Amino acid sequence: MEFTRSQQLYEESVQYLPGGVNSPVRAFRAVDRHPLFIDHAKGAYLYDADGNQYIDYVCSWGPCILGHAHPCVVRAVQRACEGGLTFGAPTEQELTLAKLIRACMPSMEVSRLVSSGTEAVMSAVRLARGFTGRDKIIKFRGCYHGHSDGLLVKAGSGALTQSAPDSLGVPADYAKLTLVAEYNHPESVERLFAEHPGEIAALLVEPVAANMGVVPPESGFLSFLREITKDHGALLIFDEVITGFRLGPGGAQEYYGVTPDLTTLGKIIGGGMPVGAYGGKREIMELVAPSGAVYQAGTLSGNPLATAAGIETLTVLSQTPGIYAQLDQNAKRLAAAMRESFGERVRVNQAGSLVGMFFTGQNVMDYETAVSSDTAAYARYFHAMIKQGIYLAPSQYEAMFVSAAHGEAEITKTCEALRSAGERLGG
Ligand code: KE4
Repeated sequence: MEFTRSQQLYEESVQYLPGGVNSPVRAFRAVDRHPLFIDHAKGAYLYDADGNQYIDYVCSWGPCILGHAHPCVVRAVQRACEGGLTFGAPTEQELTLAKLIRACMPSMEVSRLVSSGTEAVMSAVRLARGFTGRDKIIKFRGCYHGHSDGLLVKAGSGALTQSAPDSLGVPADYAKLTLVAEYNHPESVERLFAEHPGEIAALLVEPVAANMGVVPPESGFLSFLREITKDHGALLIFDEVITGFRLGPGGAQEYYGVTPDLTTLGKIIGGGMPVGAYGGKREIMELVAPSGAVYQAGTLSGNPLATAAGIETLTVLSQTPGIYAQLDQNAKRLAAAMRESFGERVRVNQAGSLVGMFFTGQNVMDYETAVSSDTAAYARYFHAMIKQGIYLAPSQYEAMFVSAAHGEAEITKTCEALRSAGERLGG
């Protein structure tokens, strides 16, 4: 495979963009090579600037659950373009998208569209503080909720990959309002509520942690969080930016049967366009301006192109019988192939169509076990796969996303590549 053009583009891009990229995890730093510049994508495939073809399991970090450039989604966006790109005024499409969201996630009785997952979570936290009159929040070490100041505390995803889970530039006075618990360790949550009685506005959690690799909730963990937040008058916020419409139409709250007070969404609800959302019970959401005194705004919130892509994506998902069963089935096949190909050197976690493989001999069920994995081995695995035309997340601390465009041919080829990589890496 030739990477000349990507290398050239990277070398020029570093002169204009920090690290040559517009988001850190794209920089391939954790796998010690320059990033690939993508020219276009279709279905399950990416095509880089040198014309190499890859089966894509990043799927733009989750949005492309239908695969790239799905014809229905592209046509919907093209049609929307003809009518004007943005008005800064309400449109029927925003109502349509809000109704689609509520139909699938009834806890989101009232929702607000924004332009990213970061904005959704930042706004939901502000709302929880406004609603409760309390300032402190709990998050989990290794979970990632976007880059708003208070949430770049022990953060996952690119922050963890770059060894900067506590970003520079976040005032200590602000960071101290973010209390950090351990995912899948109820006692760490109990301790924080006991140490800060009456001070905690909300507990924020990824219902499936997917930013320290994939770490599903242990049985009872989410219902424990539901009960303890109720007991202490704190709001439970499910950050479903990844799991929303990924684990099923009702996201993790339906998949695990636990209902939060507020939910944040992103990625899939935009179908590849910039969309986030936060929502919940009317009594809480009514506090959001202009109906209430918690201010939040956005020039391009709910713009016609983004809502067109989101509406079409959710419509295709809801109108394609068996689509989630197929996604999960393919993810299970990949997980099994990983275990067969790498044996006891790895542990594989899977939740719906999210898969995470860790190079470690111990089960990965929390932050400590996730970061104990061998990231150098992961980098070797990444290279062994990309050479075979399989494009994986360039970091151990991300998820593998399966899309509806990954058919029999792609899954079979990926399983063969896993077997070959397992042999080559001394499986
Ligand atoms: P965005 O602001 O990137 O749209 O969403 C932030 C966010 C919020 N909550 C969760 C659970 C998330 O996973 C994310 C963003 N996910 C990362 C990938 N793990 C985005 C990729 C990137 O940062 O480039």
